[in-house]
Amino acid sequence: MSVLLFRQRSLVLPLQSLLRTYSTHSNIPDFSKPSTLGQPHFLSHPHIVRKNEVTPGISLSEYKSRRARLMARLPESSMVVSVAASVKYMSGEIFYKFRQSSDFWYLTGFQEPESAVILESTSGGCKTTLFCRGRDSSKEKWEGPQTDFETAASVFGADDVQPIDEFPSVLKSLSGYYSYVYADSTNSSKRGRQTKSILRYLTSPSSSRNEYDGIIDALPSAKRKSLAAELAAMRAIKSEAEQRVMREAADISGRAHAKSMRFTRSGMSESAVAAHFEYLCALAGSQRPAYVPVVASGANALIIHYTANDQIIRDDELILIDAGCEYNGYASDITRTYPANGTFTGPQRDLYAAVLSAQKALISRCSESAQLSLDALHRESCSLLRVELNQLGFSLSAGDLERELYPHYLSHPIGIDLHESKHFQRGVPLVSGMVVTIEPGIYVPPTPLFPKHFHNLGIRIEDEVLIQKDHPIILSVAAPKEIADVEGACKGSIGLEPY
Ligand SMILES: [Mn+2]
Repeated sequence: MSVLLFRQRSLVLPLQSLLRTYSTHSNIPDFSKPSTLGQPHFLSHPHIVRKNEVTPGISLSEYKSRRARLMARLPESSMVVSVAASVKYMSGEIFYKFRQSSDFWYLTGFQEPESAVILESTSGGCKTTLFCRGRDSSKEKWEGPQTDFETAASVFGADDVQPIDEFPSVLKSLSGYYSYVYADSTNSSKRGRQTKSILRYLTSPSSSRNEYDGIIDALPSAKRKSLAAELAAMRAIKSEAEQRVMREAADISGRAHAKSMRFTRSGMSESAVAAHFEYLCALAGSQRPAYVPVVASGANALIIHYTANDQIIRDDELILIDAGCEYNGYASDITRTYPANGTFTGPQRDLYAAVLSAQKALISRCSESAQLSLDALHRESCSLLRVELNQLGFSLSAGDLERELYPHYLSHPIGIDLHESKHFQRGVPLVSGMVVTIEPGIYVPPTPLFPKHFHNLGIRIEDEVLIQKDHPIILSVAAPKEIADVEGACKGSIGLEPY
């Protein structure tokens, strides 16, 4: 079945994406240049954003309903504060491409730095106050357009828009008025507690962001609540529009996986395969990789987060690629393992078939009606892999599997963030609308404990699965994974268009 699906998709989708990217002559719709907003908009970027959409694929009414649903979850007399990400620097004044903070983006769709939002409950629903930079011709001459206050109000559905400089004082006065303030300190990352004082010292004491952290940190603990925990519960369930964007992101990554199999040759550097994958994703419209890709040949695959990607691929090796793009605000995450020369050896094929069999059995249990949690699925993955390995002649002692051969967890939720798991409850059964990865793997170290012909093989197969009531939907179906499909994609015998 997957061969058939793959054929159909590969014939139809690339043509569509080419038309989208290269439409010429009379097909080009009218649009203004440069844009008058600080981000893509229908009037300037009709090839990316449709009418009535705030960000690609997500409408204004969806953003408004997210804010209203959030306020409806919270107790009376609550306010919500969320701030934009700050620009990060590679060295000196050399900045990285900006990426908006996920929660702020989920609530507003606003893509400029130096902005913030405050939400308040009203009798009619929710009052949205957006804070942003507004127009600044001297800055815009260098950095490009910034959205003006009036346009921001209409495009993002804000009831009020104010200069970002006003944000600290407005926040201070409103936080005195409400009983609960749902917010997250921008210093509350894993290492944030230790680095906080250093950060304060290094950054300008007058910036809105520092004042924000100061105000939030000074709130009494009974008043201050975690916004991230509330939004995690909402973000875990994807709307139909989000599901469509995630399907597109997974399609782009899945097709790039198939073509990277075809592209790979022994003698090539792992970095060439990584570059090819990223090029294909960017060409299809992806804004950035969702994470640093893993392109691990041979024994490098035993390093779970191998990202050096700088060794030469040998003829008889397997390549493990864990790579996915971010597309229109949503991450994708796919792993495939394939033979460099297009044909699995006997042991490679046996071990691959074992992991694939477990992976497919696990995916078939990904539905709301199965009432399984991620923890339950992970336990299931251990027992399935143990049975498979025993059939291949492994004699496993207690702990061998979890400690040596399969040292990672089966799954994580995915969406705007690659790992949406910080507040995700792994012990609670999955429900419709969740998207999780299913990624069992086996990595055999060269020790006498394990059969010699499997030594130094590392295999992981990872799909993104959308949970439905009675069945799973595999979003990453464009990436081949059946043995015949993988070998076919490597050799180019499945309907891939020629280069
Ligand atoms: Mn993953």
